[in-house]
Amino acid sequence: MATMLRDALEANLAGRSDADGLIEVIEAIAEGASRVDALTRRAALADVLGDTGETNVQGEIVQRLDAAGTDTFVEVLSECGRVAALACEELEDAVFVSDAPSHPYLALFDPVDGSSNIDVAVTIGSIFAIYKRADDSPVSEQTLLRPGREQIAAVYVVYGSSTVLVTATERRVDGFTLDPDSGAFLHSHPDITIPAKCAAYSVNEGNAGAWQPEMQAAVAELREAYGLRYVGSLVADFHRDLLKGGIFLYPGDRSSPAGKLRLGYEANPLCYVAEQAGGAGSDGRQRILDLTPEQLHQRTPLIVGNADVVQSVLQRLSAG
Ligand code: AHM
Ligand code: MG
Repeated sequence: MATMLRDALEANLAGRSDADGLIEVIEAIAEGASRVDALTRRAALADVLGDTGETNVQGEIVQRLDAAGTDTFVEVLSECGRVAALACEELEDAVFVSDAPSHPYLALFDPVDGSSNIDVAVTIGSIFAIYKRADDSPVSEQTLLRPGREQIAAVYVVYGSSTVLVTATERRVDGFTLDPDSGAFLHSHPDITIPAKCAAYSVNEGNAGAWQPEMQAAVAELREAYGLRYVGSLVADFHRDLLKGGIFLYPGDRSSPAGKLRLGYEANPLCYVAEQAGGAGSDGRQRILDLTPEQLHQRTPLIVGNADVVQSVLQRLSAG
């Protein structure tokens, strides 16, 4: 019998007195992921396809599964008794749960990543950045604007041909597969490290005409060296790169210099996972995890994956 999520996390966090209650937060995410997985599997049958007719804070159309995922994760994280405040891609403002010292964690999340793939039965995901409050002072939106290097953990879930939840804590990354029979996440991918060899590059080349010439040149070099894989769901592309080696890019362009992806709940958590697994993440100029967020929903260019390949792209960008 494979190890359960709680048992594996207890082993990983043994001796970490600073992580008291963190397992309850990750278990709440697993509970929410099971519910989103059930909706995803039934899709049209559960009446969660199509859009809600509303637009979110980023100006994007809200899909019905985005709304259901938001409700689900806000509920499980608010009720786990350990989270003080939340920020979510689909909610303009932060959600404040409790200032009590018994609630030491903060979570920023993208409840359903890859929204354009929901209606066509292609892999989607959920992404979470988890921080510990610095002290017991009242939480505000400012409390959630932390550099990514201060994360205590990051989690993502990929709802693909199987459903896998990946956890990252300091220098440790693990994968857990949802067992459809028992409904439990079982430890299937212990101690993940990014393979030394990059297998593929991943970028929406349809945007290439609007990139800076330096980025066009960097991607041309990747094209010479590697195969191309692009799902169009960040979690799916990232998960492939984590397990098989690869580099993912979402650059800025002429009309959106900061690109499309969000720092707080997309770039930061995935770059934290990448770094704990031996990889690297950059915005093209600096390490993503060193950026200080100024707004909850701010965007950033993203280059993440095998450290040596990220480095070679950065060299190409700075060479002009
Ligand atoms: P979402 O969080 O609203 O789904 O948007 C982010 C998604 C990422 O999953 C993916 O990497 C990117 O948008 C794809 O964008 P594009 O369709 O421009 O290639
Ligand atoms: Mg997303």
